[in-house]
Amino acid sequence: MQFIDRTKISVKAGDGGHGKSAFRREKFVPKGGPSGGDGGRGADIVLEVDRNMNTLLDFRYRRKFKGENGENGDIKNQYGRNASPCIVKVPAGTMVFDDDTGELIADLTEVGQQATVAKGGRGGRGNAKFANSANRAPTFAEFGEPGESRNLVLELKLLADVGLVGYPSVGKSSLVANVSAARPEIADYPFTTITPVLGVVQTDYEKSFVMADIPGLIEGAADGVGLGHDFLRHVERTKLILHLVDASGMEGRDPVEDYHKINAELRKYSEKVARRRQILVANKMDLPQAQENYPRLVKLAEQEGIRIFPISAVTRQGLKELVACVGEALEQYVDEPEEEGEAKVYDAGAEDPERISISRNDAGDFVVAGKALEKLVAMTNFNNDEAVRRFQYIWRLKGIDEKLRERGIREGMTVHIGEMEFEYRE
Ligand SMILES: Nc1nc2c(ncn2[C@@H]2O[C@H](COP(=O)(O)OP(=O)(O)OP(=O)(O)O)[C@@H](O)[C@H]2O)c(=O)[nH]1
Ligand SMILES: [Mg+2]
Repeated sequence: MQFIDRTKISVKAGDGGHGKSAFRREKFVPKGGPSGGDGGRGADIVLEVDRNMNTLLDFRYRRKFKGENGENGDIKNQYGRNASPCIVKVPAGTMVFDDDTGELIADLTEVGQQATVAKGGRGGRGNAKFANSANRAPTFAEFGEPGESRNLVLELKLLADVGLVGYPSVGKSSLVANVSAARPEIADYPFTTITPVLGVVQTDYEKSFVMADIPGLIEGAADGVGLGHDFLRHVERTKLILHLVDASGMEGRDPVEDYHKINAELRKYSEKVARRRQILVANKMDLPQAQENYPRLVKLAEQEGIRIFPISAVTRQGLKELVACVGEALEQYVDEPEEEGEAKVYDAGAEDPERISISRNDAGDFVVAGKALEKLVAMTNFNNDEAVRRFQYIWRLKGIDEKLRERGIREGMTVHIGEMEFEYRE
């Protein structure tokens, strides 16, 4: 059984702040040097595993995340402030894919683990940074680098927080159907449920948990009788067990006896399952026999030192209280120490930033692509002659003219780089 929750989000990291072009004007310093400061870094978008999240439901309300921009540089060599990263909380077990390429970007397994999914732009350099022996007073500064944008797919294999155990026909599926969007089959014959069904239960706007409805257990289940055995391992990984009994004792069974028998099976199956905290749920309280049996069940709960909730999955009586209590119990839950899974981090975008590729689009225009070059274009202020000259210098250094000529470019043809387009001149 696997239940996969899937959602799409889009992220945009913050742009770098612009560099400043300025000159010192101080008393007694007649002709000050360049003193424009650099812009600050834009905010990265960072996914972080949060202990209190266990589903992707929150992303229904918020699908777009944008990082803050870096501050612009200022006069007197003042640097712009870097923006703090934008932290997006995700549950443990979230796999992150690039929606456009399908590539796995991160596999987040441990609480606190982080993955940077979009890099904030570098701050543009102020004119002070461009001073050299050949040009002591450069008038241009760089724009900030744009932050990365990405469309992501988040995927979560759901593990149940809460397992429902009990005899067949006690109303496990009816409960799941009434507290979640899951629609398990419900019928008045035993073993209606033959494979587990997971339901996401929302406790309030922020929190939710996953409830597993498993096939009913019977005596001998731990030894493989009935259907329950294969599914007890799902219970093994839950944090809390809701032990359902049919308080009405229909079909000649006694709910108190049932409770002990099921626990004996759990103990036989594994100590770990037997140690799981339980809440006793007395179902079918709408029936008169259930009212009669209830005081004995309360006594049982007292003896066992566990909580009891009277409910009716049919009339929905007591369901709200039960869900609230389960939500609280899960918040207090402390993990048993377990062998740690290995946290895997994938390095996205291992492509060489310096690589340049040239292609033709449908209109016959030349398209020059390459991370470093596109960045340079975005950060250059083309209204400043000096900045343009610097751009041309780097352009020549990279030998792009030659590459374009090899591909047959002629005077007056259009060249695209990132967002920019220009006319080619020898
Ligand atoms: N009167 C009454 N009937 C209920 C209540 N809850 C469930 N039932 C009935 O009990 C029968 C069994 O319910 P299910 O929810 O299928 O029980 P289950 O525990 O999932 O059963 P298995 O899947 O066979 O293990 C159905 O006929 C339900 O309508 C309740 O609160 N009151
Ligand atoms: Mg069922």
